[in-house]
Amino acid sequence: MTFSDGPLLEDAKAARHFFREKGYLIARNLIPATACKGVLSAFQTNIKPSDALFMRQTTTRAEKHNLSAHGLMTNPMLDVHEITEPEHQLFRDAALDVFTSSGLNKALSALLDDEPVMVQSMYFESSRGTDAHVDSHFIDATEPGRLIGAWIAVQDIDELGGRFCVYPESNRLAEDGVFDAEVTQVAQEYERQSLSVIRGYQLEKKSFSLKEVTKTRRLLMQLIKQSGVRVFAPPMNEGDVLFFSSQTLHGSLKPGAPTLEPGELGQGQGQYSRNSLTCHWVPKQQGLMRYRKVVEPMNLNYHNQTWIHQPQTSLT
Ligand SMILES: O=C(O)CCC(=O)C(=O)O
Ligand SMILES: [Fe+2]
Repeated sequence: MTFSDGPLLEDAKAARHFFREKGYLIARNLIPATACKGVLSAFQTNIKPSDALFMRQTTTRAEKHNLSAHGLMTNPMLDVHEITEPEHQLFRDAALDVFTSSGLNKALSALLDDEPVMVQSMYFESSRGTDAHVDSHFIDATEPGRLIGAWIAVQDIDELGGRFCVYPESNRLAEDGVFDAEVTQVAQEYERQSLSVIRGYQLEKKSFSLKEVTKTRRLLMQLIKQSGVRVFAPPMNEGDVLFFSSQTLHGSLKPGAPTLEPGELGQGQGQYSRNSLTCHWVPKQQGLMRYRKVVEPMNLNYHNQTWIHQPQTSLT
């Protein structure tokens, strides 16, 4: 099966239609090279040498860098736009240059059909292979499915570097009448199960139950098999952006393994850099949900002509 990038964003109607049907769209060369290089060099000079604690994507806790045998950071950073320490502003501002770049803003306005508001960001220096998941179970607009993720390559990504991947059309798995009724049923069951595990951990502070996590994973594997959705791990070069819906199943391949499913073991972890930013956006008319619950009021800041939601701090 071959997949395409989708229509150009200049044709906003066609782009929105493709995005709604397929659950993703790729815009090549959207972020200026200077902005990408700015982030790369600020990461190397301003963040990498630091032994400070930074918020991490996998644990949602502040931790020091974990470095691979090849010296690459293996614990991705969370919400880099919210870094407050003055000594790390160089990197935060370089990341903000990317997040607030006019091409990205225009693209998101076209896809959301509203003004975009950034609600989350991440930075990866390398990939460990992210298990396939649906962002909507973690974060979404008040109308589920309206949040859009943007995955941004700030360097040319090696084929073996643990490419980001999506499952085209998986955004509609739980929608009645699109797939076979049995598939829709499994999709809805997977959603209930996944949400209950995530809510238990994040909201009710329960410890992870291996049994429940295994059940979630089994349902996901069954869903992928029964629906026939396939992995698409496109080549991504500096400045390319992959937009994906909060309902789209996505993850990243294990480094060293260009053909395996996300989460399967490859070789070469920590060997290839995969410098990339991701950011998540909701339409301005919407509020924000975490774990499908409204847990925090919107706090909008207007920075460089871009709306950014910041729970605690404000940008100056
Ligand atoms: O880049 C990755 O490996 C995962 C990113 C992701 O899941 C996201 O941005 O929602
Ligand atoms: Fe994700």
